[in-house]
Parts: sequence; structure tokens; C-alpha cells
Amino acid sequence: MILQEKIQAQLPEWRERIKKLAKDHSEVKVAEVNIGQIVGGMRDIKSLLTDVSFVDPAEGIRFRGMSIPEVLKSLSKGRGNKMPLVGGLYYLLMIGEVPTREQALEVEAEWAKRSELPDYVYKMLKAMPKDTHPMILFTQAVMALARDSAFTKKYHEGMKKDAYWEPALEDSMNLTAKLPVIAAFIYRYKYFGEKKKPRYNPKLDYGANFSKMMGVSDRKGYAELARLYFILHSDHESGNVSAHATHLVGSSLADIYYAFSAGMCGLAGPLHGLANQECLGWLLDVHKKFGGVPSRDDLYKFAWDTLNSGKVIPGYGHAVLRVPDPRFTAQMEFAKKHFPQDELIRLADMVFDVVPAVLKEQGKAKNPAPNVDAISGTLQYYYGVREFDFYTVLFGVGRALGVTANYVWARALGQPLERPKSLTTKMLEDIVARSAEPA
Ligand code: HAX
Repeated sequence: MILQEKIQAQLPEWRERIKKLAKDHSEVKVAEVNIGQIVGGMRDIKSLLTDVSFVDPAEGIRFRGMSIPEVLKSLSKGRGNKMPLVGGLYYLLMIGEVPTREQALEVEAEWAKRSELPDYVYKMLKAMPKDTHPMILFTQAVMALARDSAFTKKYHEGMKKDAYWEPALEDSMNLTAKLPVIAAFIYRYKYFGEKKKPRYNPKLDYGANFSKMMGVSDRKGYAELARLYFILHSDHESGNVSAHATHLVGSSLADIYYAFSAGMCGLAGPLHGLANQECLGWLLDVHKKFGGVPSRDDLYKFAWDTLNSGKVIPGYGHAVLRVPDPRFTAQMEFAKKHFPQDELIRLADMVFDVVPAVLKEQGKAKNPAPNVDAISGTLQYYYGVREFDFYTVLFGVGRALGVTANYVWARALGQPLERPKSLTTKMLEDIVARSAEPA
């Protein structure tokens, strides 16, 4: 398999670099930790290692060193005006190089071969009560697949540590291949009562298959949106909840199915992947209240009313970013290209104009600019995917691409069990008291 050969070729150099850092420079100080960070959710503590992506506070995410516009431009070479293949992005995340068209297609072909979902997964999903949240179904399906993990099987056969990454990659390819099928089945079954198994067509790519299996009319190009959406949601360095949970559980040498389902449990939280549905809900509230796109003054007042009622404005602000999220910009550009007259898009654009100023006036949010969630639900809504609680599942399919790349490399580079140290409140108070003593 192409990804396997490429990683194999790169491994000696990467292993040497990590070995040198750990052996020769382990005492070199990187940063200090203060009490604010310990009490404040470990914010900004520099303690994770990944080469797959990096969030630059002033610029946004970079996948393997490339900004979002660079990724979209270079991966879509040879595709006319079309969005890049998701297989090309996976190659970039895994290998760190822009693939040729053939290499991207090889990844796509691997996915097609591995896309079949075992019967027991369908049976399990169908046995659940109809009102089960789609993220519960999604996570259950992923976890059930652990039964067939190549990693776990080889581990119990006594595989050597150096070889961990190979079945980890095998599992990751199988998992990412099956996720669009799982998601589409949940969608058709839960909301439309359809019991038939989605069919993955090997002649189509990941995005087109997803669009077809979802049963969304592709007249207006849902496959293009699917490609863009999965690419943009794939990775956001390794400290966010879904990536970090996946990494942490993986560090115990649990297989990727266990590790990724842990990540998905985190994605299901309102401060993480659930935000996109809340953003769309807020936009629809505005739209409903004013019977369409309001005036700027009315919107300004509505935004202040939201803040004054003690709520946040969903889709705005970020824990790390300090500029408009380039993933927001890419989606807004997509919408303006494909459906500029859509009322919700015009409204989202006006919100982008008005809300940052309101948040600046309020003076609390460190970043008054939009994040990825400010618009992603709106695009789904346009194409008729209007079941809000399903949006986090879509995020999960995309997020798998980044976290599995991280998982494979973590095993390849022998990353150890993650185990930060805890302190008690009294210990922190004592540290404060000591620091106040005259030197
Ligand atoms: N509206 C109102 N107040 C906001 C705000 C917003 N959009 N964003 C931040 N603030 C407030 C915070 O609530 C906080 O107030 P308190 O001091 O009273 O607690 C203050 O500004 C400082 O917060 P911050 O340091 O700027 O932001 P955090 O790192 O604490 O939080 C969040 C980052 C994204 C959670 C935050 O900006 C927020 O709640 N935004 C709205 C929800 C949202 O869009 N979430 C999606 C995030 C993207 C993502 O990861 N998706 O998966």
C-alpha cells in the first residue's frame, strides 16, 4: 500500500531526529507553566508533539506546513475548478508531501476496497431506539469495529514495538474507509427509516460516494462541499479535545477504534463539535425574528441582546486563533461562489461584519473573529441536510483523517504512555505562599 511504503521510507530519519532530541537535549527547557494555566484548562501549555498540523494564532491551521489556501490550491492541481480529493489530503497528512494525482487516487482506491461494513454493525445500529442521538450511534459503530482490529490481534501475537505502526495504519485505512458508510447509514436510517446498506462505488471518490450514499441531490454540488468539509475539519493540531482524547487513549496502545471513539465522545460536547449546530440555530433565530435578513442596526441590537442574556455568540471566538479562521473563510468563499444569493449566506456575511465589532465593544473575547463553526452548518442546510444533530457526525468523519494520521505516527515514533502530573489545591497555595516570601 502506498502510504505504508512512503512512511517506511521516511521512518529512519524521523526516528533518528526524535532519538537525538530525547537523548541529547532532554533537559532543554521549552516553556514554564503558571497557575493560571493549570487552573485554566492547561491552555497554551506547550507539551504535545505532532508534525501533522500546527495552529498559528495569527494565521490559522497549517497542514504539514501548508496554509488552507495553499492546501486547496496545490491539492486541486489537475482537477480544473474542483475541490481536491480527500484521498490527496490524507496522503498529505500522512506523508507530508503533496501527492500526484495518481497517488491521491491510490488512497481513494484503498478506501473503496475497505469500505464494506460488517453485518453486525448494521444489526447493532438497528437495535438501538430510534431517538438515539446520531453521535451515540456513530461512536458505537466505531467501537464495535474494534472486534476486527489488526493492531490488537498482532499485539497479542507478540508484535515488536518497531512494527506497531503497520497494523495501526491498516486499522486507520479500514476505519476511515468505513466512516462515510457508517455516517450515511445513520443518516438514512435515523431520519428516513431506510434500512438498506449504503453502496460505496469504487468508480467514485470519497466525496462523491458520501454525497450519493447520503442521498443528497447532487444537482448543486454536495460532493464538492463534502470534499471541502472533510478536508477543513480533518485536523487542528493535537491539543483540541477530539484529537487529544484520541491521542491519549492511543498512548495506552488501545487500537484506533477505541482511541477514535474516545475522541468522538469528546467531539460530542457543546464546547467542541456541537457548536456548529448552535451557530446555525442562532442564524435561523435572527432570520425568523426579522422575517429575513435584518438591517445592520437590528442585527447589532440582536447580538447585544444575546450577550446581555448571558449567552455567547456561537461561531465566534477561539481558544488559540486570534484572526478569522481560514476554515471559515474557505467555506464562505465556497458559498459565495456557488450560492451567493442564499439568504442565510447573506445573513452570515452580515454577521461577520457586525459581530466582531460587538464582541470588541464588550471586551471579553480574546478573539472576536469567526471560527469554523460560524458557517459550516449553514452550508449543510443549503444542501438540504437540515437535521442539526447530525452535523457533529459530519465533523467526526472529517476529524478521523487527522487523528488517525497522528495515531499512526505516534506508534511509528514510539510515543510513550501519556501521563501528566497532578497537584492538589493546597500544593498550589503553598507554591503561591513561597513565591510571596522575600528572596
Ligand atoms: N461570545 C460571547 N463571549 C465570548 C465569546 C463569544 N463568542 N467568545 C469568548 N467569549 C468570552 C468567554 O465566554 C470568556 O468570558 P468569561 O471571562 O466571562 O468566562 C471570555 O470571553 C474570554 O474567553 P476567551 O479566552 O476569548 O475564549 P476561550 O478560550 O475561553 O473559549 C470558545 C473559546 C471557542 C469556547 C469561546 O470563544 C466560545 O464560547 N465561543 C462560542 C462557541 C463556539 O463558537 N464554539 C466553537 C469553537 C470552535 C471549535 O473548537 N469547534 O469544535
